[in-house]
Amino acid sequence: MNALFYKRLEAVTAASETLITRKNEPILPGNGIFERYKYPVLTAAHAPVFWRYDMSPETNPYFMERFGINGTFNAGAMKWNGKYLMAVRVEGNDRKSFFAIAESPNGIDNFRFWDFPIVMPETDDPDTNVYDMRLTAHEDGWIYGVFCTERKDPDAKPGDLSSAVAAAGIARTKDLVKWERLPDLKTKSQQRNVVLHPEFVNGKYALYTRPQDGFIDAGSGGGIGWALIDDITNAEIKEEKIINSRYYHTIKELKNGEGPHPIKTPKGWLHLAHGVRACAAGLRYVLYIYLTDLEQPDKLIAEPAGHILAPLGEERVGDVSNVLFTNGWIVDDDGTVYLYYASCDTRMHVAVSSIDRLLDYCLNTAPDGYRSATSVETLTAIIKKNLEK
Ligand code: M1P
Repeated sequence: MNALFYKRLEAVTAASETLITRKNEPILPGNGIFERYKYPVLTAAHAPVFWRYDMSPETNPYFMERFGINGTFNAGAMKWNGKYLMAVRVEGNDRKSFFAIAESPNGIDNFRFWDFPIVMPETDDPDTNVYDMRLTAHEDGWIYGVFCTERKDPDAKPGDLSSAVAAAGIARTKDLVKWERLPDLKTKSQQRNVVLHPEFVNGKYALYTRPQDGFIDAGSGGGIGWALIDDITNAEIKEEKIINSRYYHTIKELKNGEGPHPIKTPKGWLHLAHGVRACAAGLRYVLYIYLTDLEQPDKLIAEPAGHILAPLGEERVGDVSNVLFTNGWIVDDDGTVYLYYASCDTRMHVAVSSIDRLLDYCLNTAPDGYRSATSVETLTAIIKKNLEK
């Protein structure tokens, strides 16, 4: 008998179970807008032991990893058969990402991966890398996954092994297991962070887009865009307009992108997005909220200044440090909102709020005045109200 094999198998399995079943707890008192949770809800170590190891003593006598997982992040999310599901971007040690579903009974801990990753069919032009899938249960009856598909730039100069092209891949499913791949979104510019709105608008499918000049730079792409699509099985952007702009000296000066699809509320469509600015430490990614009109989802009606969530503590460090990114949230029937966010392209976290609290935040937090003086005016008004009774 191979004692080493069985000793390691037992230790690794026990450590995995302890991690997966660890109870999470809110960090109180918080800021009133949401509660962060103490532990990440998913890490690379949450990947099943039977993914990472060959579990045969004959072929793996040292019980060593055969398939390393580097990160579990940027997850889409939805409620499914009473369970809280994330469609996770799992990145192997080989830098390739793929999608896998992780399921929890309560949305805050005990996330466990389904046995197999998603087998995403390819188009005639194979994807080099796929990531950041947004899930939309559309009123047409399908669940759509819209994600970034990355391929090497065919126009890259010889020796340039970095230039890439980003496009929106589109797939749909009825059971989250078997997926039908549709043609990639046809569009003039590169695209990332494309999100399908859950309802028809004027009888058409509606997409949130993020036109960009290059693979990294949003460049002249002015922000989060909006486009109506005639046929989702052959999706093409004919007209695109910017509905949430970038601005100088804000948290989204450099680029921004829609998170998950917006939530329908009595006061409008509630949006969650990421904003990026450049600083000496590199790019800083934070999350922000905005509200659009119920009848016209492309019409901005409220946007608090600044971020709702920014990297804090250990969230600040990882493969791509100083990054929070989101593409998934879940609303319960009682209005509880589970906001799933990734830190530093490494791990997943949850923050819990409610529709009422997020609307209150959105409608009663001052918008950006774009100048220091306007910020002081906002603060002075709060202080006066509190002190001059
Ligand atoms: O590394 C941070 C993020 O960078 C990109 O974000 P954006 O689409 O705004 O350019 C994406 O690659 C995203 O996956 C990643 O988390």
